[in-house]
Amino acid sequence: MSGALAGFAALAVAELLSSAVRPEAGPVVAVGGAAIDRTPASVKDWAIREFGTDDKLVLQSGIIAVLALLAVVLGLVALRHRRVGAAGVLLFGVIGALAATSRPDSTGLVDALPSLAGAVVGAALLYVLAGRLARRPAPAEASGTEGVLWDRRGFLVAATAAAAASAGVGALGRAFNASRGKDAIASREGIVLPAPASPASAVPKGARPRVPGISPFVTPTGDFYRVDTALVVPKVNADTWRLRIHGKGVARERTLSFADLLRRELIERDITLTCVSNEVGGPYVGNARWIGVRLADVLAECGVEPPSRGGPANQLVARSVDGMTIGTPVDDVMDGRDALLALGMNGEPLPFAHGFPVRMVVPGLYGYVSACKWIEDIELTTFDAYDPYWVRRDWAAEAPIKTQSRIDTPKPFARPKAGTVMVAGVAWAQHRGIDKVEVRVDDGPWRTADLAAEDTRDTWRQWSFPWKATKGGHTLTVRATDRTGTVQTDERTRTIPDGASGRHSVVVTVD
Ligand SMILES: Nc1nc2c(c(=O)[nH]1)N[C@H]1C(S)=C(S)[C@@H](COP(=O)(O)O)O[C@H]1N2
Ligand SMILES: [Mo]
Repeated sequence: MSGALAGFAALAVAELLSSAVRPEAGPVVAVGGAAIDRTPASVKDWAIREFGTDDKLVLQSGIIAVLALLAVVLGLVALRHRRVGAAGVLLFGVIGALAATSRPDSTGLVDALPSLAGAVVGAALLYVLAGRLARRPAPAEASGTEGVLWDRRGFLVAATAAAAASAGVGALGRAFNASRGKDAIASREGIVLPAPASPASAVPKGARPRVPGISPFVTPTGDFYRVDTALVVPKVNADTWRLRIHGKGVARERTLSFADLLRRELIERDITLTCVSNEVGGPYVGNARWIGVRLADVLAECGVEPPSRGGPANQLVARSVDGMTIGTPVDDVMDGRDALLALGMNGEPLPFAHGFPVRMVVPGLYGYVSACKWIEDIELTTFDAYDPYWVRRDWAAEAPIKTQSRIDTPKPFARPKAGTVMVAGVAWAQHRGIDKVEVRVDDGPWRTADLAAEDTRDTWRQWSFPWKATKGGHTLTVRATDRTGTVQTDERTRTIPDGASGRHSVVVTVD
């Protein structure tokens, strides 16, 4: 109990101090972030598969559970060796402090403060509580027997006081941390996105067939998948935000403010984003209407030439406020596609979780090589000179999105009635476009599905297939053909290093 209380007190004090320093400097977030950075790609993939968007909650709960266990162990140690138990708590503080100061977004030694101060308080508390538990020879006349006397009352008073104080301090820290970023929230609420000079073309009516169970053509922002390494969503104030553009072949370095971007010509485009960690049939793909400025124009104003026109830099490295680095081929960004510095998503300023105030979006490339959220720096360099975050973790340096298709309905193991069953879903091959989708029942022939109208070649396409379902178990499989004529391969690969390939199938039982 004394160990658990010491751990609780340490975390509470750390929480309060992290609200004064930065929420990211708290020990659980710092250790969690360090763990994410060191997690092998296969484990990260497993975590995303098993826990989905809850992976961060699972990680933090796991860290707290391990800490609680170790705190209890230290409490037991302290029963016999008070100093050793207290020193153990200090050691955890040092680990937390090292994690916090070594994070890429660390602002310096102050980041060590929450962990260290928390550990000092925790260690002192453990020392005091263990002292209350020390055995003292009992005066024989008082107890009537020989034996030991525990300072039970002293322990309970100290323990209760410590628990109450920790709860108060922790709650205060939580409240302060929750209210942080008020300026950022206010800056977001103050933004009125002007009408785009180049609006997106209206989504053709035929692009959204009315099939129950199919993914909506535009993914509602609240349902849009989220994949990032940030345990605390960065809250950036748009009024003080700046984007610096510099590096190889940048004749005119520039630093842009949010207002600078708003004054530029805004374009609005429908673009389907996909995560390289998306398994065949998986959920990490979404389509949104983005508003932003053309990244190629901004680069051209800085004097950047793509390598295909003799420029010296072939890699654009975007850095975020939380230390993420994402590398994109300069040729892709400047080849005429709608590569954006996006300010808006589905008619609103970007949500914080999706990169407010500004993120990149590049049609045709997986998010980890193109879609830097909370961007604050763009450096022109070469693929030889620099490996960004994911490339250092064995993912491919270049990763165009693979042609894929997904069955949204029927769901796996559904039990539809015999007769006509609508099989439907989405298919994507961003920036190439989808030309054909085919469905196969069991080992039968491939049959062409009804393809909904195309919005643009940067968006997914919906498809449906009226299946004359007969009783019994059946396997439905889908494959897409993109505009280069390439048929989606049947060859299954893992998501690492450059995205999963293979075909999605669903097993159903027709009643
Ligand atoms: N700063 C930052 N940007 C990031 C990431 C990240 O971890 N940190 N993840 C990338 C990945 S892997 C993907 S798939 C997209 C996902 O964008 P979304 O969360 O808005 O869907 O963001 C990209 N941008
Ligand atoms: Mo991703």
